[in-house]
Amino acid sequence: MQENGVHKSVKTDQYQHHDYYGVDDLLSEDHILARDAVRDWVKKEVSPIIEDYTEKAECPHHLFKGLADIGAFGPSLPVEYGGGGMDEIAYGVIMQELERGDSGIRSMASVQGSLVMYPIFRFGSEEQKQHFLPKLGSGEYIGCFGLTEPDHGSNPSGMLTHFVDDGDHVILNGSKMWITNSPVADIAVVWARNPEGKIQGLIFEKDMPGFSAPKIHGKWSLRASITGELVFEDVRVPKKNILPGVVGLKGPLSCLSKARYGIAWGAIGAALDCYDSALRYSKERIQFDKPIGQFQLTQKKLAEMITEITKAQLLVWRLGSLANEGNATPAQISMAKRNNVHMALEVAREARQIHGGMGITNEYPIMRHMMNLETVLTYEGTHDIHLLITGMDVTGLNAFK
Ligand code: TGC
Ligand code: FAD
Repeated sequence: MQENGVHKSVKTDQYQHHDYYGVDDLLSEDHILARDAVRDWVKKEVSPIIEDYTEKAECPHHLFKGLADIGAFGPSLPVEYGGGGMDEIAYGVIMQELERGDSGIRSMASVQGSLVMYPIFRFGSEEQKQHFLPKLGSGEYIGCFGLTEPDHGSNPSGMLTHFVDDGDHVILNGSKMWITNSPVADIAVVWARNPEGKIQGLIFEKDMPGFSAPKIHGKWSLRASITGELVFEDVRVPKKNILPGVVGLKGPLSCLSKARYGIAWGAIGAALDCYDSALRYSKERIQFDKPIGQFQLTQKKLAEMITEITKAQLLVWRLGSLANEGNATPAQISMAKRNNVHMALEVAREARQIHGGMGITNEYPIMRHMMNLETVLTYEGTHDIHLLITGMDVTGLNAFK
C-alpha cells in the first residue's frame, strides 16, 4: 500500500500470499477485509473437512449457512436484495478464497449468488425479488440453475424443455442435466421455451408435483459438490413465477457472464493452494542430499507456476476494474475464465509432480484440486467454447452458426 510515497508492507507476508507483483496494493481496505475474512473461514470450516467429504463424495451442506454469514452469496448485489453491497473486485477475491479451499465450495456460492439470485434480481418482478432474494441471501433457501440438457450442453439454444399455457399457470415438460445443487435445492431457476418458442426463465419450488431432481453418481471431480438432474413431467407452475424481465438466450447467458467472472478469480485460489503446497514441499523434501527445490528442474516448474499465477492475477484485476465500470464484455470474461482455469489446471499438474508419489494422496490438496478443475474447465462454457468466443470477437466471424 502506498502512503506519502512510502511503501507500507502488505498485511500478511508475501510467502503466504504469493503476491509477486504487489496486486494487493491495488486492493482497497474493504477488499482485503473481505478476502481475509473468507480466507479465515475457509481455514477454519473447509480445510479440516474437505478431504473427507471429497473421499466420501458428499456435499457439506452445513456450510450453506456459513457461506451466507460470510457474505459469499451475491457479494456485489444490493444489500436490500440479500446481497453484500460490495463491488466486483470484492466478489472476485471472495471467490478466490473459496476456491483456495475447494472448487465445489466456490460452486455452491457461484450458483446461489450469480445463477439464482442474480437472474431474480436482474429479471424478476418486485414481488419475486422480495419473496426469494432475502431467503437466498441468508441461506434459508438453496437454489440451482437449470440450463444444460442431456442433448444440449454447449448449445443451449437447441433446448427442448418447454411450457404451454394453462390459465393462470403454465405446464412444463422436459429435463435438465448436470445441475449443481439440484437434489438439495429449494428452488430452481429453469430456462425453457415459452409457447412462442422463445427462451424464458421460471422459478420452481421443490414441492411442485411432477418435479424431481435425482442425484448424479460416479463423479471423480467436484466430489464435495452435489450434482443432479431436473425432471419436469407436466409440472404446473404459477405464471407469477415466470421471470418477466427477459426473453431469449441472452437471459441465461448474462447470468453465465456473472458466474464466469467469479470463476476467473476462483481458479487463482486453487492454483495458489497448489503452488503454496509445492513450494513448501520443495524446501522440505530431500533427495540426493539436497532439498528438491535446489534442482533446476524443480525451480523451472515453480518459476513458471508463479509467473502464470501472477499474469492471471493481473488479468482479473483489470477485468474487475472494467466490471466495476460496467464495461467488462462477455468476450473479455470468456478470455479470463479460459485462461485462468487452464492455468490452474497446469499449476496443479506441475505441483503434483513436485510432490512425487505423495502428490496423489489426500495428505496434500493437489489431486483434489486437479480433479475439481477438470469440471471447472468444462462447466460454464468449455475451454474450447471460450476460445471460439474469443475467435469470434477478434475476427467478427461466428464459428457457431
Ligand atoms: P448467440 O446468438 O451468440 O447469443 C444469443 C444472445 O445472447 C447474447 N449473449 C450474451 N449476453 C450476455 N452474456 C453473454 N456471455 C452472452 N453471450 C451471448 C447475444 O448478444 C445474443 O443477444 P441478442 O440480443 O442478439 O439475442 O447465441 P448462440 O446460440 O450462438 O450461442 C453462443 C455460445 C455457444 C457462445 C453460447 O451458447 C454459450 O456460451 N454456450 C456455452 C453454454 C454454457 O456455458 N453453459 C453453462 C451452463 S450453466 C453451468 O455450467 C453452471 S456450473 C455451476 C457451478 O459453478 O457449479
Ligand atoms: P458438449 O457440449 O457435448 O461438449 C463435448 C465436447 O465437444 C467439448 O469438448 C466441447 O468443447 C466440444 N464442442 C461442442 N461444441 C463445439 C463446437 N461448436 N466447436 C468445437 N468444439 C465443440 N449446467 C447447468 O445448466 N447448471 C449447472 O448448475 C451445471 N453444473 C454442472 C456441474 C458439473 C459437475 C458439470 C460437469 C457440469 C455442469 N453443468 C451445469 C453443465 C455444463 O455447463 C456442461 O457440461 C457444459 O456446458 C458442456 O456441455 P456438455 O457436457 O453437454 O458437453
